[in-house]
Amino acid sequence: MSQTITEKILANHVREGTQERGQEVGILIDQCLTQDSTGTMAWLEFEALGLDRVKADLVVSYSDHTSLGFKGESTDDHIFLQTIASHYGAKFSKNGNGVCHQIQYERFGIPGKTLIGSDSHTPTGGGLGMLAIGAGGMDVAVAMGGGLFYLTVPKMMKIVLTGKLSANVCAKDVALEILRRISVKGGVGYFLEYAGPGIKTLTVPERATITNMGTETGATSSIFPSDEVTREFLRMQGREADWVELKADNDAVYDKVIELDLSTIKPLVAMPGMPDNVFDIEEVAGTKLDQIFIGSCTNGSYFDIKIVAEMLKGEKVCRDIDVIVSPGSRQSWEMLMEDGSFLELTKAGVRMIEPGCNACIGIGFVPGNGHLSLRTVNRNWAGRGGSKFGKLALCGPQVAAASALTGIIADPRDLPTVEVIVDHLTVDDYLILDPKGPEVDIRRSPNIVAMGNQTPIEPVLKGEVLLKLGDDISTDAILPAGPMTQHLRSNLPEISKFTFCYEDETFAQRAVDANGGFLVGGDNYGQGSSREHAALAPWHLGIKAVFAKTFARIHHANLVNMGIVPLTCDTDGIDQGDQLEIDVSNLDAQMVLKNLTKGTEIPVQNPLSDREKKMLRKGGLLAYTAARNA
Ligand code: MIC
Ligand code: SF4
Repeated sequence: MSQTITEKILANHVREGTQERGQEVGILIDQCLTQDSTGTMAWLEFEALGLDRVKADLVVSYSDHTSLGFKGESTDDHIFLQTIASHYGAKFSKNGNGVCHQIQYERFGIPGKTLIGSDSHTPTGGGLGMLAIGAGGMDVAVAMGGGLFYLTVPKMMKIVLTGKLSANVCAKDVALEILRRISVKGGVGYFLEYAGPGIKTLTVPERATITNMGTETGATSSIFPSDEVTREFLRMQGREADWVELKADNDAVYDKVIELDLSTIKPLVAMPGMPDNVFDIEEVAGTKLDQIFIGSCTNGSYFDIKIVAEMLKGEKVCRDIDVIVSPGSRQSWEMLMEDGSFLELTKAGVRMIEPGCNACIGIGFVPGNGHLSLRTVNRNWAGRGGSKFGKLALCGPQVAAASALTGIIADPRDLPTVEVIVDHLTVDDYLILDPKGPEVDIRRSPNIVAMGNQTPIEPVLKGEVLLKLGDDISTDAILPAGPMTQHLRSNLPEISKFTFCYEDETFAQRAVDANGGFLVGGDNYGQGSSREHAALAPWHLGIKAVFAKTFARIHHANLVNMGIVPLTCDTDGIDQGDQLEIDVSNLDAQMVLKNLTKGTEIPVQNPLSDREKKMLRKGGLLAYTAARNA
């Protein structure tokens, strides 16, 4: 039977269930990654499984989100992650080595293999032909231990690329154009697969930019074929032996097809609010800026930063604004040093920041009150930059460079054409540590607090709607990242106090006072990051169920993993403060939500798989896995 690329990789990895679109399957995972803000919990959860070492072919623990160690607690987390990785047989990528997704495809990715990571941008690896999926920490912990990863086989969307990008237009513009067309919900329930003659005009870093931002469409993952371009990239990484060819069969079946002529794409900007709030450059050119940040897992490759360096060569950035560049990996950083770009950027007035996430989640470079920050990152919703008073706009490196010169959003097509060809890459894995084994003592600070036991859900859930929310509520809205919380990622009691703090700062205390209750959302509830804390913290505060019109995939899984019941229903007739009651003693039955305040009954659709129901009955994934192992 004809297959898409994704289906071919799945076929090699399915170990449980039938591989049909819409069916749940358990797949074998070859590679796992964790990072420092989700990793502490993921590794504590791995420990709770009681295994003596990791079992997946490759596990890498990265320290990248708070690489600058902005608080002692973060530094403690890094040491914990380094020692626990070494103890249990995982590699550790140290602070300064760069952002997990970029390093993973540069140094470890293998076309045709499966990867899950406790970070929503794990699909970046799809740029190299990997089936790479973001997941909550608990799912990653189980996969690190050799357990299967479960997912509903999504529908397939084919994006056919023709033509070639015009001068000073880039892969980020392709990603933004796709978001403009299909929105932040358009990829939900899909794998995005790229095809067409335009593909061969895109380098692996460009492909990785596009698969990285597939996450913003809600897609489960995105993938490019593995071709001669992939092979050349792996050759430059000294890993040509890892190359295999991967392409879809000619008559593979897709549920949806989109065509995109690369030559028609313009420079684009996503203005503050959502990544799909996309405008042609002409519509927003002239908008005054306060700062510019170039880097992140979306546009941190050597290729990206070299473009910026070429555009700023011999020029000066506008002194009314602040401009930082943070390359995505030490490979990029060293190459920028070697070819003189680092000096050019510095002379132009750019501040060079070490490879890592940091500013991308508001660790440093937090925009001021009402300030507009133009960034090459992937997310721009309120609060994302570390303060709810700053605003973020998204663009590619060319728009960022042109705007850096003027201090206003500017069209890069007004500048000379820059074309970058990369013919070699410097390999230096000095900051990637191999594991030493069980003799390594795991170093834990008092800030690292184990999660607590999961207990079976109660048969009848009763309580108050503590918060009623709208559509597209992101995990950043549920549990913001940034300077208030990043150092508390391993301390659930403390981080829980910040739950929904931007939406309603009284929420956490009200939840404690009410001894828990319910959350009610709209469409696409929990979009965005894989942040398990957006489920862990509500669980800690006693949230028993979340009712929404639809859920984002990873957050739905995280809620179930934590024993919080996620149920879909029409939430329009429910208000904050309403008293609700639902009988969940039989998760197989048609359930009805009683709104005791309004005297209404709302039918609940049941989106739970049999495996999820079993997990909920036990109280969550850890309790379920422990019971299974026993
Ligand atoms: C993000 O970009 O939102 C993050 C920070 O990388 C998160 C993970 C986290 O919350 O630590 C993600 O994308 O999953
Ligand atoms: Fe790091 Fe930003 Fe990428 Fe998240 S989106 S992994 S914070 S660089």
